[in-house]
Order: sequence, then C-alpha cells, then structure tokens
Amino acid sequence: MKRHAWMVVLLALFVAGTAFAKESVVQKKAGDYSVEIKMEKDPPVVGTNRFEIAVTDKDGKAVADAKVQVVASMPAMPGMPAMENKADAKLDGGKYKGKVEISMGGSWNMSVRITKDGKTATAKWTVDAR
Ligand SMILES: [Cu+2]
Repeated sequence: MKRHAWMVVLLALFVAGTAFAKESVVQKKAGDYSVEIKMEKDPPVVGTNRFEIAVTDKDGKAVADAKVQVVASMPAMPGMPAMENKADAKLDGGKYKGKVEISMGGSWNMSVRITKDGKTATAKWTVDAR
C-alpha cells in the first residue's frame, strides 16, 4: 500500500513536469541531427504556438550550442500573398524554446533551422492549424 502511494506521487510529478497538456510531437532528421519538436497544441492553433525542440547529434548527445530558428510558412493563395513567420528559439533547460505565430487556419509548412559551426541543417514537416 505504501509503495502504491509512492507510485501515485511519482506519476503526479511526472505529469506536472510535462510542459504541455495535449502537445503535438514530431521527430525529424536535419542532416546528422535528430530533432524532436513539441508544440503546445495538437493540432497547432491559429495564433501563438509555444514550442520546445530537443536536438541531438549522430552520437545521441544533446546539442546545446546551436542557433535554432523555427519558420512557419504558407504559399500564396488566391487573393492572399505568401506568409512567413520566423521565431528564434532560446536554449532553456537543455531545450530550445520559443513561440511561433500561425496567422490563419490551414496547412502550414514548418521548418527548423539548426545552425552550428557555420552550417545550417533543416528539418521540415507540415501542420494543419485550426
Ligand atoms: Cu493562406
């Protein structure tokens, strides 16, 4: 019984420790890097979307000295120019964190640009914002 109570406490701590309640998680490769992108909502919402990105190198080590930028873009549509919103991520607790604007609902092209030692690697994916 006592042991069971501890399990509940540990589980509660674990849940409290995760930053976002119903997040979306995307795993991608960018060159030799493995990138895990967590966004606050699943699906991402029209408006401000907080994100957290973990970058690891090909040996599985965390990369903590890169410049990381997130870009959300939408190609031009009839009666609407192309849109592009960029967000710089800041290293915080081993993850790159920031906020990116998604200005309308629909399909957005997302990319993470990781720049280190003068080289940039990019991971791409798409989201359907609501
Ligand atoms: Cu549009």
